[in-house]
Amino acid sequence: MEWCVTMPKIELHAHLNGSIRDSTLLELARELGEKGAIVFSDVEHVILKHDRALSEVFKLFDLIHVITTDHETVTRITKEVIEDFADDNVVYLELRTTPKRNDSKGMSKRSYMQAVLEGIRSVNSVEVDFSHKANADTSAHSHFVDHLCNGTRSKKIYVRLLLSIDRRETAEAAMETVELALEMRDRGVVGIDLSGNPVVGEWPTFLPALEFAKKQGLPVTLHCGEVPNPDEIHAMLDFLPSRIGHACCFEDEEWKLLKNLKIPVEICMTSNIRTETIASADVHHFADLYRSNHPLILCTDDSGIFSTSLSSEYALASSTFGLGKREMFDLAQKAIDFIFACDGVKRELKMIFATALKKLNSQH
Ligand code: 6MZ
Repeated sequence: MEWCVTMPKIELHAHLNGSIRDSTLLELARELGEKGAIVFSDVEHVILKHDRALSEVFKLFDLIHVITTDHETVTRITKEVIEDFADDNVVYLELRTTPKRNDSKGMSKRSYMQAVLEGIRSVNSVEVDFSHKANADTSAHSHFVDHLCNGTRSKKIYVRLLLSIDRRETAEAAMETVELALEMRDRGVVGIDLSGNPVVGEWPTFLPALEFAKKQGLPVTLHCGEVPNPDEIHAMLDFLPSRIGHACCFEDEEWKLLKNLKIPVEICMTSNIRTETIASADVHHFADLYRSNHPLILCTDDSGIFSTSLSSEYALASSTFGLGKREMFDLAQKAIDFIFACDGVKRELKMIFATALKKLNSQH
């Protein structure tokens, strides 16, 4: 585990409101309780419970959204979540969040995202790169920090954003999110995600907005096959998304299709096990995809809700499937190929991993 922490890592599937620290959530809930907006004793045990079925997770998100959806809190949680990932030696983070409208707080989807940007700007424990300057001096290798060291030197994290469409949204709301994402491309937004309760909403509702995103060159990732729904899985694969998340409930035919299409899969082992979408780690589809050399990325999904970290996900995969340090490092490094940020960032990440590898080799 210690080694997994020291290794540089890339996080491509993390939901902002699922990655909040328990301590922050409890503090905010207590404050709302004092104001009489919620009954704290009713929600405390809900926040602290860690094993919950998938349907219960979405009830918890409704509660979290009541607690967090105002500008100041969105800024705070964004800052903390980035600092936590940086602490875990994540060097590139694609953070996804659903832009929310909340009339009672004077919040629009745009102002929600401004609060997120404010959170990114207010990070101070680590240097943040959140929108790449073309032709930036990539020879400035010196400030790329040594990512296999124990933290005395300053750190840098690349942060990019994906805007999520919630499956409860209408076709119009989905389109509004895509338009906002396009407007924010020069402010770190690199793609679109479709997420939310998988038993809610219909694929055709989101398709026009997702097609539009694709046409505009905005990469799309889809939560796909989190519950059994072969028709939807087929339709999603036909759409040719740039990546998919989960892929838990695929049948033979869908695996075949996915492997032929070589669509990278964001794997969230702890999330899948905690929500009982997958019975246990040893039967997780990571093993089959890894053995078939299918593109995959280990991710946290909701590190706050499932009490995990990216290092823990690597440690879990390593201990369950007997993968050594070199295999773990290669897996982490391969994720570079699947990020949505530009080639300049990919080149810089390759340098970071090359430096880390040299250090690793010199230690053995
Ligand atoms: C599907 C999920 C999810 O966007 O408010 N979300 N959607 N499956 C999952 N697996 C457990 N985990 C999180 O973050 C919270 C939102 O992310 C989606 C849900 O829509 C949830 O409301 P944001 O920052």
